[in-house]
Amino acid sequence: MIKEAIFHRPKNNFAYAYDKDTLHIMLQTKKDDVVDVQLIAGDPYDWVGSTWQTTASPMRKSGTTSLYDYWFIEVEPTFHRMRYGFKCSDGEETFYYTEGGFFPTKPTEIANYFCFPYLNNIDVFQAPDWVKDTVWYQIFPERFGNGDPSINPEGTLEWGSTDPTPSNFFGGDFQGVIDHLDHLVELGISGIYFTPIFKAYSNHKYDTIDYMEIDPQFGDKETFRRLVQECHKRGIRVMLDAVFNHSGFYFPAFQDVLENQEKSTYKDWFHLWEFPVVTEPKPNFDTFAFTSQMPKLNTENPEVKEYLLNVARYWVEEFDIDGWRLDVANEVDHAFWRDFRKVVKAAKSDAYILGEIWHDSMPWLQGDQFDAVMNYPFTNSAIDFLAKDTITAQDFTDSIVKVLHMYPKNVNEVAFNLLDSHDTPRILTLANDNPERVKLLYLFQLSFIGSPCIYYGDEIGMAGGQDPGCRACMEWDESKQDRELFNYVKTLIAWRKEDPLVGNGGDFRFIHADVEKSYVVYEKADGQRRLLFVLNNSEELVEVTKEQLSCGETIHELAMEDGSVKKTSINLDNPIQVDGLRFRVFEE
Ligand code: ARE
Repeated sequence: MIKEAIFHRPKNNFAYAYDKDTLHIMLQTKKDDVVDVQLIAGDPYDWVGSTWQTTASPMRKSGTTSLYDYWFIEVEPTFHRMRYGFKCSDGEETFYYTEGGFFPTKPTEIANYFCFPYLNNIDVFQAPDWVKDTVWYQIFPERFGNGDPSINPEGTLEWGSTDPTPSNFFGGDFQGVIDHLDHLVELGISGIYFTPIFKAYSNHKYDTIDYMEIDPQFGDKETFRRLVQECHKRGIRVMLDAVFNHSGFYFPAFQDVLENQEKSTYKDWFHLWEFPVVTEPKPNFDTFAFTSQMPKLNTENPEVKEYLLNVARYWVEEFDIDGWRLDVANEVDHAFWRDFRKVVKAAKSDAYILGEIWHDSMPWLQGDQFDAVMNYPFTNSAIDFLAKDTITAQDFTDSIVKVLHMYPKNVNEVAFNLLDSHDTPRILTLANDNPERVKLLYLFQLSFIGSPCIYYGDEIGMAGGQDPGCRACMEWDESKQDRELFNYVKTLIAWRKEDPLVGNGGDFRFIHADVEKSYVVYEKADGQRRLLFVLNNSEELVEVTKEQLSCGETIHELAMEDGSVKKTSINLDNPIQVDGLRFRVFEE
């Protein structure tokens, strides 16, 4: 056995409380090296004479990559505490792996074992339950619908008359969203994420001028209140974008700094390097990226903190919003986010707190800061394989297994799984304009663990490159929409709602990955029933045997026809065939 490859740490994704009674324990070993792992565990105070009492329970493989096997077990220690180690065998050799190292025989000294001191309920990661069943829709408000031309900003162009640029305006507003809620209801959406809506200078509104005011181009507070109410009536939650890492250039506090320099009462609101503060040729203060239009806020300053926390509370309490998406969340201090969580959850205990972080985000996902992050590692794997076809089936399964083992299960269940956003090219464009690839992407996204999000317009086949290309006006002319795609996505969403196995009710596992023929088979299962998904990522027809499907003689095929899922029984005497860039789904 390769001892160097065996890893466990009694925290984070390797050892955590799933709920008030349940612990999840994970061990990582080299792929195909260890054949059996037993969890040796006991209560630290359970002794008979001088012998500490333990039991052995088999762990199961929850995933495999080209490098590693992951072993998993769920346990419910009676007294909510546990000392534990791992008995690993490769068929010939056996040893015990504990905090104290490796031992040829079972260590008797309890101090050697890993320690989960106590499962305190208050420390359990708890995200709002509703998020698990939510299908999100991301709206860039300037570009969804212009429902009230009387509030168009100066220079507004005719809807969709030209391509989006970094600075043009088309007059999208709240009335435009209200007018089109039927579209979202028909699709089956249950949450909207709005990019910023507060008063700002640009079309994207990430350069806030006033956090307490709606941008007049979108409407007023009463229209916004009505929008939230109309959404709630239809079972749709509303999440806003909190841009707290930086303000906009025209934020009054920053303008005061420019005007009064050292004498400004706001000089400690920002990270200024020296006086006089200048923006040309380069800003001499901290900014978002190198954008002088976005001075970084000093969130360690109690005044700034109080101001921003008040903003967070205000929109939840006064307008009943259901969540905050936090812009550039990883560049703001952790202490700020801990207080932010307290304030937001006090205002609404089941509000969703979603950080915008593109990387491994474990430090923010321990229950004291965010409920989830935008799951770009998921995005990248799905896009590279199913849209761009630049990685192999093995690379794809490796990266998805890694994504799933990067966080605790309760974190994965509410992960914000997006395929694209206002910061990336659209999926159709990434898929080289092939709608069949888009369908594979949606199937994968909507049958995966987490909380999926659809970027406005993707569902009707809009194309668009990197920002600003991905921010075009929503196409409302049905003759120009891909209605087939729309009906397909609608069917998938309805199916996810109907069958718990499609969403978070089923455990995800890859069954087979064919590098040469570029197809994958995965299952969603709950111990009683399993769904099998075969995704053919190649242009050629592939044949899949029952061994590769790892199932019995007879299974049921689930086919998406005329907007519903039809079930037929099929026999697996012969391999099943899947056409190029198509999929088939089975139930066993
Ligand atoms: C504008 C132009 C861009 C240009 C940029 C350069 O449109 O073409 O590249 O300026 O300064 C907002 C607007 C953007 C605008 C930007 C600056 O929406 O249109 O860009 O302001 O004025 C990183 C951050 C992540 C951030 C992305 C953009 O970690 O937080 O970069 N995303 C948020 C929002 C944006 C928003 C801002 C931040 C600023 O979602 O919409 O931009 O408020 C990797 C890295 C990531 C990196 C990612 C994208 O994978 O690991 O860390 O994200 O690429 O670059």
